[in-house]
Amino acid sequence: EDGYDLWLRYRPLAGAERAAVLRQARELVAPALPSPTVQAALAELRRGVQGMTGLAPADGKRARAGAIVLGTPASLPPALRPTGLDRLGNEGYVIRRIAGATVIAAHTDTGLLYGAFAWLRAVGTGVAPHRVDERSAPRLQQRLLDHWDNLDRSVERGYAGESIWDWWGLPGVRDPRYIDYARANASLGINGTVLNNVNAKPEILTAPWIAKAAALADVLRPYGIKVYLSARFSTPLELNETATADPLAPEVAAWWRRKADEIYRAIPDFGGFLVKANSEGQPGPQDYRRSHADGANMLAAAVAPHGGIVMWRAFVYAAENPVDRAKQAYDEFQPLDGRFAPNVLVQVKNGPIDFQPREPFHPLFGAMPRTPLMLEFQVTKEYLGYATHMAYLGSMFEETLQSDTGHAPGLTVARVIEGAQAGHPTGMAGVANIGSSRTWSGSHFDQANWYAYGRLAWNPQGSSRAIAREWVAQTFTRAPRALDDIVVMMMDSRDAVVNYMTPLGLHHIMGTGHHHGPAPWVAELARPEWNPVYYHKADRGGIGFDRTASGSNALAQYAPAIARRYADPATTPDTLLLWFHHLPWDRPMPSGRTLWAELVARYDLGVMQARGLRTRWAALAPFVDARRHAEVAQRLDVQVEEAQWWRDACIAYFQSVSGLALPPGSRPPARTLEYYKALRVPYAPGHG
Ligand code: BDP
Repeated sequence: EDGYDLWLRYRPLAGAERAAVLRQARELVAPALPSPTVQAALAELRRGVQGMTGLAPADGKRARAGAIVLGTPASLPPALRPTGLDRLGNEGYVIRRIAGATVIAAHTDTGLLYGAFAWLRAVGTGVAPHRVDERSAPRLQQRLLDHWDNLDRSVERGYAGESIWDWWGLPGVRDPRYIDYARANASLGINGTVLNNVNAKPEILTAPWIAKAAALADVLRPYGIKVYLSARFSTPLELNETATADPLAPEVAAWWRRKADEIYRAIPDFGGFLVKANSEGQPGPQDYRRSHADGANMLAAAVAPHGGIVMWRAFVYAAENPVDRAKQAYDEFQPLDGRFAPNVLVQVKNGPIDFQPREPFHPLFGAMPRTPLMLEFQVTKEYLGYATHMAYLGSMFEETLQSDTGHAPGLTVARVIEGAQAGHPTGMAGVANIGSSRTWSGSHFDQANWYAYGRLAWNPQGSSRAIAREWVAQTFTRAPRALDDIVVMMMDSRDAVVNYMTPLGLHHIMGTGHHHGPAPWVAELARPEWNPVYYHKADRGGIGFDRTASGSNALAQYAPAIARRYADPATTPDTLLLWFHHLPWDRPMPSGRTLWAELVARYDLGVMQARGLRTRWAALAPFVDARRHAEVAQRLDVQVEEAQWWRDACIAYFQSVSGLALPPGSRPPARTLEYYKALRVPYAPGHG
């Protein structure tokens, strides 16, 4: 067990369970002349049944008791057409038992593939095979992974080894791993992948690279996965093929049209472009005094004839906006509502800063009713302890998705991205945590974040706890007590990280550049918003970022109901207190402690929670195979150490600022502040 099989392990069942699968999966019946997609579904069912029972199902011709029958309305005899096929869309599926057979039905072959995976998931989580009965359709159209993979195979913010794309070998060498990647994604319903980093190079759009991308598209296509590319806005200029990159210059628009035509000749179902423009030094339309809409619409026109889309990122902040970085995306994008072409989706990060352990939801959600907004989560844990710390992100994703935007009754972030406001194209993007490590994600538990992301992209209303249960059952164990314990660990883990890194709404106090470890003292970087002191604003009087009317007034970007609630510290959830308020150290908290004592208590709690994870895991040794148990245990040891480091360094620093004595009973930091300040991270992965 080295983790390579992910949640698709299909380990042998015994006794009655094995017999039950055998009874229901004696043979597989598929439409005549199965497409590559149906073949992939059959292969997966065969693999699963063989793994679980030791016996491969036979190829059946006729639907009868004990058969699994795959079919579309066209291929299924009327008696086998299940109810519930209407309004299923072209990716949904139905699984029903009809006359003793298990019928997996869908309108398309991709739906059948998803149905096959759903049957395997149900059985893998302990549903009796004759009881599997499901109807499901994705609530979002684009369910994408964004790879921040560079052409030299390094991965920006990647903690799982180098890129799985062997660019050098492509297009001729097609690593079989691409197929396993496709299977894993298809099992979740992920239907698109952006192959390269948002910090894109012009080369990716040249002929040799298009050929490489086309080879990957060929491998992924049977699994329902489309390929997309990140495009650098100045590509034609940098390739010396135009004299400008001004989106309104006819030669530029013409270049992109020709480029799109060229790509679609090689990849007929190419998904489209992802663009990071005028952000962190990337070129963009503003370089020519054009708007984001001008830039996005020009590219959108190039791909529109082919059915492609443009995902235009709203992650922008500039040195010229020194007051509050959290405000810039809204300021730039909200006024453009209604000005984007119909095939543009504006891609918005979950929070207004940058993938912090905890952020409030981004104020653009709900505020651009005439623009399709796509939600971007970071699955790779740039700010949450890399792949070393355990932090199950399902609960964080759910927290954002279930946030009420306040713009209309029941209009949560999930409802916004589902297109509730205007029925436009819909989607979610997850910055992938996948690399060529044997575990794919750099650690066993980080696989759960890929899994949870995919399941929530299929159904943003899903429960992160239920998803964790599913994942544990397929990945580790179905033994009830052990399963429960692991789920409890997962559900606590992200809170632990928040507590020992950035409790009470603190944010962006990590080490410069690599973002690993504490550095709340950093104050000397060139741009104000690069410095942790800009975010916590701790001084002798208090701590926190005042984003109310007396401060940056970022709160005004939220719907009035939310803005009102968060304007008053007394009605602001304590989880976001210092995100929105600058408060005196001696402010009494609901716990009866002062703010200062509460901050220390949260850091202590985080360390305790990290220790708790380690203790619980140790007790699970009898239920988990030795290798994976040991590999997780090592990481938990590191996590406990680093939680203590975070706690001690932050308390030492904040104490130096507040000048206050430690609350009675709390342990002084192990070392001096100078010691923590002098620590250097010698080399950190993912940071070029
Ligand atoms: C930040 C990362 C940086 C990315 C940027 C982005 O630190 O590496 O390029 O986001 O999303 O979180 O564009």
